[in-house]
Amino acid sequence: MDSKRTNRRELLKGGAALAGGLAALGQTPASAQEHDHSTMAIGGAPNDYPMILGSKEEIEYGHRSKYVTSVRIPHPVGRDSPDEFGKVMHVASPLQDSVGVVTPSSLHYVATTRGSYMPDVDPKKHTLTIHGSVDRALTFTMDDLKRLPSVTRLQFIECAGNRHNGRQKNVQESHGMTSCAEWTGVLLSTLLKECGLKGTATWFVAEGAEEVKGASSMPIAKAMDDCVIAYGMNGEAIRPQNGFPLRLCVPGFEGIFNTKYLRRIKVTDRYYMNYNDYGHLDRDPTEAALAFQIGPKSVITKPSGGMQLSGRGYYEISGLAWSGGGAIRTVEVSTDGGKKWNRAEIKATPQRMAHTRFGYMWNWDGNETEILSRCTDEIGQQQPTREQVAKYWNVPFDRNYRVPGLDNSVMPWRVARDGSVTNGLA
Ligand SMILES: Nc1nc2c(c(=O)[nH]1)N[C@H]1C(S)=C(S)[C@@H](COP(=O)(O)O)O[C@H]1N2
Ligand SMILES: [Mo]
Repeated sequence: MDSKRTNRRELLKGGAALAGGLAALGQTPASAQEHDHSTMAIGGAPNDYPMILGSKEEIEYGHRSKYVTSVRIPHPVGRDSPDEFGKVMHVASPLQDSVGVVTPSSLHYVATTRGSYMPDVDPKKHTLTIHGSVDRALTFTMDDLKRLPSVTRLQFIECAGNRHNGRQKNVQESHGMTSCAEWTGVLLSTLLKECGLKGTATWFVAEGAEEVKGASSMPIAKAMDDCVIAYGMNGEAIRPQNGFPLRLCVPGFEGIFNTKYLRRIKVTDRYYMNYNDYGHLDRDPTEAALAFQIGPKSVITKPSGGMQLSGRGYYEISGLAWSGGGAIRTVEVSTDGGKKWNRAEIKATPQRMAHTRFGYMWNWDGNETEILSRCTDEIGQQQPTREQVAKYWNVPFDRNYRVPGLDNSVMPWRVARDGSVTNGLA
């Protein structure tokens, strides 16, 4: 018997822990015998790590590692949060720690409209009614909806209040009111075909279940195109904060249209003024109060404000790009304050109206500089500069300007000689 074989035997014989350990991974000790002993040692050698799987909690609904501490923060979108009643109405997602494109449900940003709260909706009692300019009004229970053909799509949502200025310290404060999740549900067009649209049907109003209903008017063409009545989010039921048990997903439209706790859709022959329009009518009261489609936008999430580079050398600049106009086509990164733009690598096939992860390998020479990103979407729209956005909203150009709508301008991060990264608008 050669010494190698002996070693292996002894390892197996003496290693009850090893055999049990492999069995727990779905490997039998017999198949383990196929491996040579250098592989076996991984399972065989006892280590110092305490075992964390075993508690009822961890078995039933797992938690992340205690070493991972990334959290959401209260966010003042246009008004104080917490407000005068101590309620936090807006919560920003920690984009600085994001990887890939899916926001975990527990870190998805949350926005509630003024005076709104998070209703505790019983899915067994919840229904969705579609009425108005239709041949027959229909009411669907959750079970009804789940019998219909489903779709699953990645989609970003962004609050119109997601605006950046020189006062914000990091990307969570400047851009954290957007997130991207995988939503599952039924196409709204499937339901509307069941109801039958009347010839006069040109708009629809979607309404939530709270006292303040969060109703918005949208063009019927959008309903028939790609709106989803969603009950699933990232592989499980939608979280209460994001609209449990049912929400309307309106790809690429401003966040406010994505009606949570959806209970009623009225098909109409005109734009209906609603509570959501209140406060958005600062200019021409005859025009549609809210801007529908979100423009192309991108931001570098790493390195970003508050981070520290450890010295000159290679870093992957990583960030997110998205557009209400469709899929992202290209992202460019500048590492010299916008003089030269370099094509970034897109990390996975860009999806329509979904966050797209980009990366660019950068060799930092240790000098002070500014890093920026800009994107172009599939219909050729390019992310604007800050000057262009100021002109669009007709406000004087200022690094701290306040525009009345969405700000999709390019965001600069400043890198100092000591490696510290700060807001380039400050
Ligand atoms: N019913 C209802 N729907 C709502 C809201 C609300 O307060 N109530 N907030 C809207 C706003 S302002 C935004 S930006 C998005 C936020 O979705 P989220 O909280 O899932 O991120 O939901 C929209 N839908
Ligand atoms: Mo919002």
